[in-house]
Amino acid sequence: MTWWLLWSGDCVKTENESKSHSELRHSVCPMDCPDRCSLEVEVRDGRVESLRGSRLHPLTSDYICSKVSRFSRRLYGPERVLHPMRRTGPKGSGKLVTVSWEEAIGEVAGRLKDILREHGGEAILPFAYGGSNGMLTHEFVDAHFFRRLGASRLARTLCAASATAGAEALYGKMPGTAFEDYAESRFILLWGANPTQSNIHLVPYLKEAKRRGARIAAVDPRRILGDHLVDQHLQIYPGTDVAVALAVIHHLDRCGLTDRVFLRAHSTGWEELLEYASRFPPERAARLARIEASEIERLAESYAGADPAVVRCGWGLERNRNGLAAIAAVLALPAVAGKFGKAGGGYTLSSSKAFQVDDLELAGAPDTSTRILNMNQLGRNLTGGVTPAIRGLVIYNCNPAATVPDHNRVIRGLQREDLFTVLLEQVMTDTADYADIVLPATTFLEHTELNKSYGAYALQLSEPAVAPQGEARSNAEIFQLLGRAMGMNDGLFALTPGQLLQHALKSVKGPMETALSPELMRERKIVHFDFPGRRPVQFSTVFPFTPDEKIRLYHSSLGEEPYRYLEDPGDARHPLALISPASGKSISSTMAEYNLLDVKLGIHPHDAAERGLRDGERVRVFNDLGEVHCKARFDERLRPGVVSLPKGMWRKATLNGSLVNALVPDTVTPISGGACFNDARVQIAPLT
Ligand SMILES: Nc1nc2c(c(=O)[nH]1)N[C@H]1C(S)=C(S)[C@@H](COP(=O)(O)OP(=O)(O)OC[C@H]3O[C@@H](n4cnc5c(=O)[nH]c(N)nc54)[C@H](O)[C@@H]3O)O[C@H]1N2
Ligand SMILES: Nc1nc2c(c(=O)[nH]1)N[C@H]1C(S)=C(S)[C@@H](COP(=O)(O)OP(=O)(O)OC[C@H]3O[C@@H](n4cnc5c(=O)[nH]c(N)nc54)[C@H](O)[C@@H]3O)O[C@H]1N2
Ligand code: SF4
Ligand SMILES: [Mo]
Repeated sequence: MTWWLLWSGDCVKTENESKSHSELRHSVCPMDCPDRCSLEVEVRDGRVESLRGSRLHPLTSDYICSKVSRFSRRLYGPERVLHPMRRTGPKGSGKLVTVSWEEAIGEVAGRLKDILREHGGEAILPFAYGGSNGMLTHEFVDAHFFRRLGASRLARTLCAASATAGAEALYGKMPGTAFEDYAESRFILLWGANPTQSNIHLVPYLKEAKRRGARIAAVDPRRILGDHLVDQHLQIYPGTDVAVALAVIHHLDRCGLTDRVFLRAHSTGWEELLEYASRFPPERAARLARIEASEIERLAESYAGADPAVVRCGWGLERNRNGLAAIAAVLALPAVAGKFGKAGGGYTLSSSKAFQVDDLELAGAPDTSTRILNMNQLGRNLTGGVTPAIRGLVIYNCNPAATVPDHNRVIRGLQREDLFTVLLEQVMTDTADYADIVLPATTFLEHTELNKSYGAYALQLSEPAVAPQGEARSNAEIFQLLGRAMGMNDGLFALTPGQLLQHALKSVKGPMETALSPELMRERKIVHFDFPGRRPVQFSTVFPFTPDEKIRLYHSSLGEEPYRYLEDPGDARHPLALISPASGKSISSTMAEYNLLDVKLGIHPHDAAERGLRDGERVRVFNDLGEVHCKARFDERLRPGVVSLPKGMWRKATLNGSLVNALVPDTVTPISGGACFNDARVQIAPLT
């Protein structure tokens, strides 16, 4: 087999040569990545030898990212959890002994029953995000279990809270422009999205559009993609997107470049939006964003002048106090400029809601009387302030000790002696060090999974490529065991794996090309959406999922003042904005255990010079919440005043065993409750 680099070091393409004793099995990458690649897994003697892209999903083409091509390192790595384990040392020590499944399930069921009896269901908190899970391992048997317990509910806000709320307020669940159609665009606006790291299968379409003469602009504090692809970079200061987008709208309006015919016919609230945007002349927005007004005007004019023009809205712009308003303002652009109705126009954010999964049918009615706790404030919620106090924490599909804001407070909470923590995990994460019981979970190569996508319009089935390592079991099976041990013998707890798959398929209502059944999925592996012309074209074949199919440009679900800009209060002692975007080395903290080690702080040479720092020098990155020690790396792609650490790092990746979320406040966006990772403000000094 020959592997070679295709571009930028983060993607591998393979040439297929048959090997005598190995077999190729089909799989699907379930990672929290919009591309949702179809995979070929080479298995020899029951062990995974290699993973590569399969052409079954046309978008995958013949390449995948380098980290997933090395997934067998996770499957067979030293961090793998192979057996149920019980804690023996102090919390945080990671000292555990192996116990039997029977003992582990018995203990968890017993402790949860005690908590239910003494403190009530709300004293139990399920903690899961599930970005890297398909339909069979997340929000399914687990959700059914916690609903039956009457547990506290979790607001799943670590990511996409503002993106979802913003998109739904304006467009309901309208499907976004397909990546393939970007090749047709004449102007592509990448706003807070970094496809070279987090959406690599979009890149060939950007290149193709560029080859055909399209212009590409990026709004991002970093110069992403490189000047050969991007014609205009607006290196705005983090958190100022709403001001910049409103200024674009205002400039379009004052130049007579808004599409009033479209707005009148297909939207409500457009007059209020235009009126509000007039508060943000380009000069004001430019001052806030620390760029030139002429850059905003040029962006507005290039966008208005191109047809078709598309906005790839990412998630980088939602991770600050203005996240919800920013998403709404950016998504308003194609409406204001009249960019709908053609392939290669409109916008793309997440396509996940297009699958229209009926949650009630899937996991049963939620107990709407129980409280909802925001996952971004786990540390705060564990260390006081909520009544009843959380006594039982069941963590799965999430690594909160690495990925949740205000890390030091999260750790203080996880250290509470009166807290019973259960963790279902594949590997010994930073969170595992604090668990009372760790239950071994299977990976996507070891269990059956039904995969939706938030970027591609297909539903895909994957079946085990290899037998589970050790005694690992799937989440569905573990929650069935737990349910039965707690006396729940009906509903989803009584179904066989085949029946579970059938049940999950029934809940998918999205416009699929054929009726879904387990047999069909096993045979075909992939079922595409049934859009007229195969791919969605906004305002031609797909329309807003709002009652009157109109865009709601000034909707009450965004609050009384939907596009309000909240000032950055400033912090003289910690003057640098710290961003922590996706890196090509992991998917959040998954695979970071082998791929994201020895992290470096990205810093612009000007900011370094002001502090007398040399490239490669060891530094302290600190604020009042915490401190991270690592090496500095000069990065001229960053705008001065902004430094960067990668999202997803484990504690072992730094010199002092701390990580980026130790510097991130647990403040949340108004209304949507989203995480504000990029509101972290820090100071840097040499490590003496
Ligand atoms: N390789 C890889 N791929 C991933 C992931 C991963 O961890 N690694 N994570 C997956 C997940 S969970 C998600 S949600 C997506 C996220 O994918 P993206 O949408 O690409 O999100 P981010 O990487 O957070 O940020 C994107 C860009 O926003 C910029 N940015 C930061 N702050 C601001 C701001 O205030 N305004 C603007 N305009 N830009 C800003 C960052 O510099 C970055 O280049 O990627 C998915 N894909
Ligand atoms: N500083 C900073 N922090 C961030 C972000 C940022 O931009 N900056 N981005 C945020 C974003 S966008 C996201 S989406 C979150 C993601 O944060 P998390 O939800 O914590 O995602 P991961 O770090 O991938 O951890 C998922 C865990 O679930 C486990 N897992 C996967 N599949 C299964 C399964 O089937 N069963 C069980 N039991 N376990 C499984 C994996 O082994 C992994 O340890 O991180 C957020 N954290
Ligand atoms: S992480 Fe994304 S690019 Fe990599 S294999 Fe999975 S779906 Fe494909
Ligand atoms: Mo995410």
